[in-house]
Amino acid sequence: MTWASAQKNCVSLQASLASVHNIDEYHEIQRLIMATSKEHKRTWIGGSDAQEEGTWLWSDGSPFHYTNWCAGEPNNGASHPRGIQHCLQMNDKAEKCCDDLWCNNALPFVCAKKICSCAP
Ligand SMILES: [Ca+2]
Repeated sequence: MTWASAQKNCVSLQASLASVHNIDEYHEIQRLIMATSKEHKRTWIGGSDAQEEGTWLWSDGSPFHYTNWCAGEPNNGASHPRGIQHCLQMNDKAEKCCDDLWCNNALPFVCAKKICSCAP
C-alpha cells in the first residue's frame, strides 16, 4: 500500500506503522519480515517528514531518535522529477538500511501496537 493507506490500515487495527528505537527492534522487525515473506523485502515503517521537511516523526507519536539511514540518505530523491521523498522504508540496498522514499509507492508494511500489561 501507499504509506498513508498502510498507516490507516494499521490504525483500523488499533495499531500504527511500526516505530524503531534501537538496533534490536530493527532486527526484530527484519526477522518478522523474513518469517513472513522469506526475504528482506523493502517495507514501510512509521517514519515520515511530510509534516515538516527534515523533521522526522514516528506515526505512533514516539520520539524519533534512533536512525539507520543508508549512506547518502535521506536524499529526498536527489532532485528526481517525482519530487521530494517523505516516507521511511527499511531493508533498502545491500545493507538493508533505511531510505526516504515517495510516500505513494506501494510497499508491504509492518504495524505495531502496545500490549498493555497494566491492571484494569
Ligand atoms: Ca531516498
